[in-house]
Amino acid sequence: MLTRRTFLAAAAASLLFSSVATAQYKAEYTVSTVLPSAFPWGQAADKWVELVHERSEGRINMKIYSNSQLVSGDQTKEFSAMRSGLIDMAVGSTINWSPQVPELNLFSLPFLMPDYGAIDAITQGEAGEAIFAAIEKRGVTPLAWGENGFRELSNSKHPVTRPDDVKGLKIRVVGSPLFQDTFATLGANPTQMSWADAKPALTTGAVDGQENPLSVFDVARIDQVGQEHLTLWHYMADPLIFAVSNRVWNQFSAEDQALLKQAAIDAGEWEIKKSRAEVADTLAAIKARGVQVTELTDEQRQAFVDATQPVYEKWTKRIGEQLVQQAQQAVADSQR
Ligand code: X2X
Repeated sequence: MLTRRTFLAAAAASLLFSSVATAQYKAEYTVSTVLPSAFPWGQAADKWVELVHERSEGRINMKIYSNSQLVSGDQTKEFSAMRSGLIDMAVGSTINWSPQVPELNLFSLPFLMPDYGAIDAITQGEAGEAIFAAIEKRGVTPLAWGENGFRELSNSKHPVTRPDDVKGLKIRVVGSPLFQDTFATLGANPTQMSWADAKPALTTGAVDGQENPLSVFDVARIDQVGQEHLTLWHYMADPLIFAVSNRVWNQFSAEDQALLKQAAIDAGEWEIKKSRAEVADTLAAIKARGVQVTELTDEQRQAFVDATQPVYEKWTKRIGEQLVQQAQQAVADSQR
């Protein structure tokens, strides 16, 4: 029979145990992002932090460090820093993590995803699961998807309607060598640099062009550094991934893991919906500022699709043939 005394002792022990368990939690977890709160990306991270704080009743606190400051501005080091535990958590772009997770180059294959339905078909299906497994295998626990957006091409020289127009342009690219290949295949002169270095390079004319989602072009006022020509070619879109270093993840209780994951899913869904809904207004604002916007006809777009095919030959092997096939099938199904 449970006496009052043993009951009290057990209660005290469980109290002690739970306070020890929570004491193992950090007072604050670091969350790395590239873009801050003015951008959908930063807003996705803000939302996650807010939901976790609210739902854990203040037990789990996260602080966002934007502009890749935890990796001294080098966004391609974010994944390694998370894996080694220097960063606890991140909301990061597939592009920036692809040097460490080759499978993430899938999304950078030119013209793989024609529309939002195609992105969702990949992220929400088997291919998405395979990608999350690849991330986990490399020391980071992925929780949910967000979205940076379809990346469009801008430059300071002339309108781009055909692959020939890209020839000789110095283009700032980010992250993975795949981008070097895509632009080199088009005859451009690509230079890899971080986001921190991109705007200065555009300002001085060290580069002629860049590629980023409309939200980034708009909020960062890329037109003010001479980028007068913008071509909507939708050649790729980079999803965002909410993730936690495995070292930190394993310290959370199962309930708190579920809480962190559900909050990330909710924040991601919220951000994807919001950023897609804002695209039309963003484009109107960009046009209103005098940027010359070129929308490609199907035929013009096809010329870019054809010209970039060699990138698939080289990169399908590195990404994984099965994964590329799975993704292509998912896209094809989504277009029916
Ligand atoms: O550096 C970029 O172009 C950005 C901000 O879009 C990414 O981090 C992928």
